Amino acid sequence: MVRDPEPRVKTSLRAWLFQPLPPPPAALRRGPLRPGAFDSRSRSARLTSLLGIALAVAFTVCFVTGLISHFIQHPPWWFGWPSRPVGLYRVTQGVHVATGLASVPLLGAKLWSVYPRLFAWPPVRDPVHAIERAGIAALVAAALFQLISGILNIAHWYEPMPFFFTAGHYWSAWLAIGALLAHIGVKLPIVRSALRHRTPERAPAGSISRRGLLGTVGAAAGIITLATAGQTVAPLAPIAVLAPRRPGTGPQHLPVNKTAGGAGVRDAIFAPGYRLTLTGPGRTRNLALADLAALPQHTVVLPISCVEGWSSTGTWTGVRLRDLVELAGVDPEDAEAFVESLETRGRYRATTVPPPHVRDPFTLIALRLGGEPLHPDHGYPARLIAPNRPGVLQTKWVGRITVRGMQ
Ligand SMILES: Nc1nc2c(c(=O)[nH]1)N[C@H]1C(S)=C(S)[C@@H](COP(=O)(O)O)O[C@H]1N2
Ligand SMILES: [Mo]
Repeated sequence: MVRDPEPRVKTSLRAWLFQPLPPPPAALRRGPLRPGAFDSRSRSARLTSLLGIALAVAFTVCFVTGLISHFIQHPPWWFGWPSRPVGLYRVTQGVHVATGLASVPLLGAKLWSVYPRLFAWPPVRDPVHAIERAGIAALVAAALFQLISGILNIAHWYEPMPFFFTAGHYWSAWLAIGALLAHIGVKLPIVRSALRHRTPERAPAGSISRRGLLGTVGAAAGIITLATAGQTVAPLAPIAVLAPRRPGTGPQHLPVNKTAGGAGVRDAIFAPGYRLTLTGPGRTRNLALADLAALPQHTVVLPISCVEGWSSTGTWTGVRLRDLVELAGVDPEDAEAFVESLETRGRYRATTVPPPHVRDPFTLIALRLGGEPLHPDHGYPARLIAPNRPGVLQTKWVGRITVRGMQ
């Protein structure tokens, strides 16, 4: 008789996964490991659950908006980003940075509410418990890495990050969201029962109550949001004391991320022989600044929306990119333009403008800002400005445009 070995394999795997592991010697139980080392009554499953829910929502919104920003900059074949509404990216990226910052006090309180478990005894009960603890370690590490690297980036403080910020922040985001989903899967029953059964408040005199703690954390998250939202919500700018950049500041009332001096383009942009080289299939034109100024001029009101979360609106005047595409002999309804800066190195010296943005009449090679010639730090003599696009793709000091039809 042949018997199916499956059920036995399954039960023995289960038995192995949940087999009790030998506890470590009791002599190790000292300091925070001793019984009763933590007895704050303010900690409870309910508090941890409420903080966990808030954090899960903030992290998910932050992850999705971050993914959008990443895909706009590195589009996979199936991803398309429209050129309208003009300020959509300003909103998604503002929300990305705001939810990340609001997560700081939430994560701090959440870690406080559970850190005594770091010293649980025995440290691991069985193999499944070991896996769960490893997952939590990965989640905490990835979450801290996301928040710290994000804050360092908006503060322009790159020295503590010996890796390329964008790649590190992107890949560890997947680790964080994966570990978060697994964590939610494991903890959901506990959260459910904690929310169903209201445990009576037992905070003794002198210690903070659960409601007081949640109120403080909520207020901290609110204050951080209010004190930074002004970097993109203009009416809140006066109270944006925590924001690294504020709308309306800088030359021509617009913040600058990289100066002409910093990019090493000062000589090239003021050279009398400056020409914008415009290349299409089988034809190249060299346009002097006077040639560009002689083409039909258009004025648009569009924001620079930096990935760092700040944004600021400007009134830009210049030549429509679609007119230049036509001049290069390509149908502007279905074309791509590769725009290069006079900046010779630097990660943001060139960008591809996809068909929806080439087509859009708001996309300009701008020559003026607020009616004046562009300030050198804003891209003199000519810069790209397109609707609904990350600031990092709004190339300054444009020297060359190469046009390609999509058919
Ligand atoms: N050539 C070049 N263009 C560039 C950059 C750069 O480093 N080099 N930085 C970009 C970034 S990150 C932003 S947010 C905008 C800022 O434009 P502004 O300095 O005029 O406000 O310029 C973009 N254009
Ligand atoms: Mo930027």
